Amino acid sequence: MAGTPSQLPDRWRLLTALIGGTAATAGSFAYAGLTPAFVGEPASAFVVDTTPGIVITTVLETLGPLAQPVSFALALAVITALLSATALLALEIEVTLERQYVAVPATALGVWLVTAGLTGSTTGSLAAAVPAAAAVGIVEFASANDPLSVRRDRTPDRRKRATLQAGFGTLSLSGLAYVAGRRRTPDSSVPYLDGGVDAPLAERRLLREADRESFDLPDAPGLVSRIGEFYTIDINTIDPIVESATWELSITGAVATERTIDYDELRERPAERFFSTLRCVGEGLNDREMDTAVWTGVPLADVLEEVGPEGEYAVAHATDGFWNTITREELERSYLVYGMNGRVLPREHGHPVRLLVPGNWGEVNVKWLTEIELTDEDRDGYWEERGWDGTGEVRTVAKLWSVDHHDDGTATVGGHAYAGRRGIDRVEVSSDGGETWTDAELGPEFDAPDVWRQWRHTVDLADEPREVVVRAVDGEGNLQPETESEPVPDGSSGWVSRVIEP
Ligand SMILES: Nc1nc2c(c(=O)[nH]1)N[C@H]1C(S)=C(S)[C@@H](COP(=O)(O)O)O[C@H]1N2
Ligand SMILES: [Mo]
Repeated sequence: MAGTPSQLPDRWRLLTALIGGTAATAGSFAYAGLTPAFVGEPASAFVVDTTPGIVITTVLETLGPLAQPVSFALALAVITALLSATALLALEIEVTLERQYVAVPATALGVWLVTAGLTGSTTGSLAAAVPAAAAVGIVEFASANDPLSVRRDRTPDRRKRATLQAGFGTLSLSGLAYVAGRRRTPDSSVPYLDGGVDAPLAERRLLREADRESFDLPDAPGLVSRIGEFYTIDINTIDPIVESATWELSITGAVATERTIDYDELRERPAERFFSTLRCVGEGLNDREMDTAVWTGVPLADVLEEVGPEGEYAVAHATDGFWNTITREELERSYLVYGMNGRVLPREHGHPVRLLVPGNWGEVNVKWLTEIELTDEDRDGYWEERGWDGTGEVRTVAKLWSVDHHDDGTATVGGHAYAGRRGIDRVEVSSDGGETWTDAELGPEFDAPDVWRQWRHTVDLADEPREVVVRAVDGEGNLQPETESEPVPDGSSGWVSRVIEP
């Protein structure tokens, strides 16, 4: 073994490979932040996807808010191990070939291949490959023979020093990489729910599930809409700024005992996370004022138990002067929501707490919630005073949002269908203006009471424009009504139809 100057003994090779793997992960994060180009992302997805639900539940119960950092650390360990193994392979190749420094380009190539294969980002993968190769190169170079020395082999001391230096160097660069990567992470203005670098584990699991199961429809959202793309509608030109530290909700009026609850108390209560779709009653038939998020919130039923509601109606009031009335039954199946897609509820969506009534029109989901007033009177809400009638259950709708032309003269049309808590059973498509109908392919039905489904269907255009019409059948077997109506006063209705040019 001592015969070849480039050979590092096993232990040092292993250490060198570990340093290289760490440098690769750090470099990738510095370049990409928490985006799909970061090599930790597919690893984290792998960890979340392959851990059985029962294990996740147990981990969540025992670790609580620590579950996310722990699972993320696990993902980083998995990916660093894989990249280190790649560097080790490069070092083994060097030994086999007995060629000094072969491990440097071999590490670069190997790490680049693995990273590009996992992330699909060829340039981003350089950010992993270069630091890994540099780290391996530094250890090798620094522990190589002193050219002025008469000793044939490297001294163990020299090796130790070189490895230590490279190790500490990589560690401190990892610190810098962390700072750089955090800055490159998009959306960092809206923090994650438990702080940290990613969504809490329970939310992340649902987000992953949605990601995995989504049809990729051009010009249409996936199963979960991104924050920033999720529609926002309210009466304000400038949204209220409400700090969570000063936020309070009072439950007043016809109750056994009035009660006030602050943000910290709310966060300490058992919460649920769930998919739910919002749709504005003022939305045009094929417009997009309909989106879905993973919401985190406390079931109101739990809180109501402590106040003993007596009134048959509840008026929800907000900081911006908006208000809305729902029935007690609706209130009892609502949530006090403080999280959206694993992040703190963004300002535009009602920070810090909004009401969420699954299945009803968007307007009842009062943002910047301040008070819930129980009463026996069915008082008009803000929009009801202005001629709308949009507080009840949503109407059924099937959107045609996406048209994807293929080279063979066909096109895949698709979109989202939504019927509130009734669910979507079927989506039917006609490519001859409504003469004949076929069932569209449907996306998965999630275990959630109020969430849209995606649909898609390929039509043969045969060089002619086609009138494509789409309609949904809800989970109770009701066909979406054909009669067209404007949004005012209680939501648009009718079948969406679009002429698709070849
Ligand atoms: N406080 C307050 N809450 C509100 C509104 C508002 O103007 N003020 N608009 C409502 C309407 S009409 C809709 S459709 C939904 C939209 O929620 P989003 O902006 O989070 O998508 O919020 C509802 N909640
Ligand atoms: Mo709305």
